[in-house]
Amino acid sequence: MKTFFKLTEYAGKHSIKPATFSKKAIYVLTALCMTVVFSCKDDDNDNDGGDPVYFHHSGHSYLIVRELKTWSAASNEAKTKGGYLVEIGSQEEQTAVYAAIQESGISTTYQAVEDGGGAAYIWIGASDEASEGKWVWVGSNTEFWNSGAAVEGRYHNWGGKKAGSINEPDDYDGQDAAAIGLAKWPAGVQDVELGVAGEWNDIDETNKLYYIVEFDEEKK
Ligand SMILES: [Ca+2]
Ligand SMILES: [Ca+2]
Repeated sequence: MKTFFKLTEYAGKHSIKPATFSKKAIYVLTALCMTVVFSCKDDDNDNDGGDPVYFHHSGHSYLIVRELKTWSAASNEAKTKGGYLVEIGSQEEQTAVYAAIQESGISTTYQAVEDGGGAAYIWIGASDEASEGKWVWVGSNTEFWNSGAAVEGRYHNWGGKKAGSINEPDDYDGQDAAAIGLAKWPAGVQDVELGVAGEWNDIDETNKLYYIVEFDEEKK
């Protein structure tokens, strides 16, 4: 794009009329623009282009991975990397994770999850696939939510918590995987609010989303 603007600027300064551009020059310019556009798009969705960017909290490290995966694929990938899908066990950890998401620059509309009210989400490590209604952090196999209530006072941040009325997990159409919302849901509906940005929702595990890996040690 820059090249194109420079050339048009040059043409303007030197009174070159567009008609004097040959067809060949236009093809070349188009190809240049396409190259720039596609390389920018790649930067936006790829964490593999450079060193991973970790964030840290309480002796653990975390990685926001910008690859679109189903919950199961993301969970497997987290294990391959030597960690697990993020397990959020306290308000402090929730605050750290959500702050890192905001700082990452990921668009709050990067993906529209149809069964999540059209909002965008990032996968976290909780599932009730093994036993409906029993939510487990799969990394440590810790049950934290059962039949609508916290297990042994364990932390949760399900949609509606801030408003004082828990709306999730609702198992709508058989939802078994947890994700953190990047915006309120449902999106674009002013009078209805099932959850706000940072709260969690159960959604279908086949959605393809970015995910967060947690490591039990501090990585540099
Ligand atoms: Ca479920
Ligand atoms: Ca739900």
